[in-house]
Amino acid sequence: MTPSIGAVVSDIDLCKQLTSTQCSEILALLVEHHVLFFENQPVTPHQHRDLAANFGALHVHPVYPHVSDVAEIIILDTSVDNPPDNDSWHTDVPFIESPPMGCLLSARELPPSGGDTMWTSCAAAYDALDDEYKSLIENLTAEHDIAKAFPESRYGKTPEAQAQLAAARQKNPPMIHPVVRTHPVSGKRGIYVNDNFTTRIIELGPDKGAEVLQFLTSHVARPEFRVRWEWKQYDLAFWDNRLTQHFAFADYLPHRRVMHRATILGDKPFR
Ligand SMILES: O=C(O)CCC(=O)C(=O)O
Ligand SMILES: [Fe+2]
Repeated sequence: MTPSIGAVVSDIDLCKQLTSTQCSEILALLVEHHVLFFENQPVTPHQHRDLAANFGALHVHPVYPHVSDVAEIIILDTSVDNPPDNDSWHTDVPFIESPPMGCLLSARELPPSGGDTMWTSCAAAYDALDDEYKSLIENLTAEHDIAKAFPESRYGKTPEAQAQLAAARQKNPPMIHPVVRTHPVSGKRGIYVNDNFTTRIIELGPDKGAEVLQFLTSHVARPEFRVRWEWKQYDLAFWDNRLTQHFAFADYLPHRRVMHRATILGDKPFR
């Protein structure tokens, strides 16, 4: 779709069990293009889970609600009663030791217009840095905190929600990862700090750390590194969560938008 990111994959039925050749082809395309779009794939939650499971073990989210009998499928059901809050750049679940390698997002119910999603290539963003900046951030590490993205004001409104959030925080203490990570398959390097979850850079003082974080998080969002997708019902996006970030437009209220997500675990980020 652009020189940096995005491809549309056609002539495949994701409701059927994939062959191992198809899985390897999809993975190769994912590594090359960072985010893949498959149109008209009306997967059921069980099919969605089984599809994602071809690519690795699945994560069960500690806060988001899930489909009633499929714990691995998150429901993102946003409306006036539950306003969208993914309109900031982030990678998913960086607060665990081995964050997701990818996510599969299915559009279930869409507003009449709006509700697009953007992805950005953190590899293209890294490549565009000058050598001096690359060496400045080379050996830095940063902290990622679930509490920053899931604040109590939003996710702890009832006593039950508060207890669930407290348990999620306790089970997921702040996690430290390299600021620049290397993709385990392509060997490409990319920026691995984001607006939603990253709280501080460990090796820098608060002022310099905040300045570097601010620079990197706005740099990854530059228009030339991104692609934007206008959803149709049953479109399915598969992104490589290791070297991308995404941003979901929150421009469709008072309409409702429902998405389902499967989250595939990956490996521990390394320099
Ligand atoms: O709703 C979307 O388009 C994306 C939401 C999001 O951030 C996610 O599914 O991880
Ligand atoms: Fe996300």
